[in-house]
Amino acid sequence: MNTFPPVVLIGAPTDIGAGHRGASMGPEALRVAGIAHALKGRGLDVIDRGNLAGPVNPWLPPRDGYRHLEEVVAWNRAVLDAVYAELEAGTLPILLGGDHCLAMGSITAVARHCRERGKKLRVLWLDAHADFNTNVITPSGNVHGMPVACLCGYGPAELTHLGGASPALQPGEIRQIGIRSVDPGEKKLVHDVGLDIYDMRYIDEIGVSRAMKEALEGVDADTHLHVSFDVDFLDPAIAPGVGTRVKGGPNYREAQLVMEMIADTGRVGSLDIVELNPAFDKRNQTAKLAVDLVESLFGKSTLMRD
Ligand code: B3U
Ligand code: MN
Ligand code: MN
Repeated sequence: MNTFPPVVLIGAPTDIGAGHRGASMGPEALRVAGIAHALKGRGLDVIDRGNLAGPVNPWLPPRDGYRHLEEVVAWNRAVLDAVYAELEAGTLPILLGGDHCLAMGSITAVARHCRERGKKLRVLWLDAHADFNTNVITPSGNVHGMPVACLCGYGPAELTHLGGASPALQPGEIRQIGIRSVDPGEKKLVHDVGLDIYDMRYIDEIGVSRAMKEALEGVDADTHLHVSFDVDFLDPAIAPGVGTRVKGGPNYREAQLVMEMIADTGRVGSLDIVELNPAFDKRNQTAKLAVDLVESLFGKSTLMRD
């Protein structure tokens, strides 16, 4: 039997931080792909809270190196409040994005919850990108390229102090997996900060299994595991439905193993599914794949294992 609390789906239909329109359709695509049904099939109680509301995307150029900063803040406040309320209530929130800027709200909520409960936090950031840009080094001004930096205290006060205290997160609490696109200024910053990055070269060299063992080291009964799943983590050959495709990502088997090894810890306490962009997808295949992988994340496996 599963040991999970009730799972709550929270839609955040916005592409406010992205460089392409369309991630705003992500929540509905995941619902159409059967996310609630699949999780119920795992024996979980599933509650779909519907969608959060926020400002429309005005689709303006960046100002001071940020695109839509005010609207990004508004969406993240809504996400923070919703995710925090679920954690307080003892449920397991799944944020259906939406672009990856929304992880600032969800992870700020998770971090606050963990501090209050004296729990350890481990964030697994599955992504092609490091998302550690600032307004000075960003090539685009798109805030979905900045959430990890903001969570670690590098960014505008409105975002670094979303939950009051800053930084929300220590770099040592994060492990990034699948990374293969880092901008020049970002490369220096993640190096200086000492971010723990399992890039594709490292995974090629030692394999998914060893990389995941290392990334999960230290996760114990006291740890809240937050998974921030940017769908562009996956190889675009299997997951075309994203705004920024970067070749050379994990294939189907590798992605399954990543999810299965996370599931084996039994410590998943919250999840983001972000950057799914149905405007780039074919017959909702990327949403279906995301649902398939989320089933594995919640313990679906071929055989019983001890
Ligand atoms: N690093 C680039 C591109 C990017 C980051 N995250 C996504 N794309 N999805 C940037 O614009 O910051
Ligand atoms: Mn991302
Ligand atoms: Mn990405």
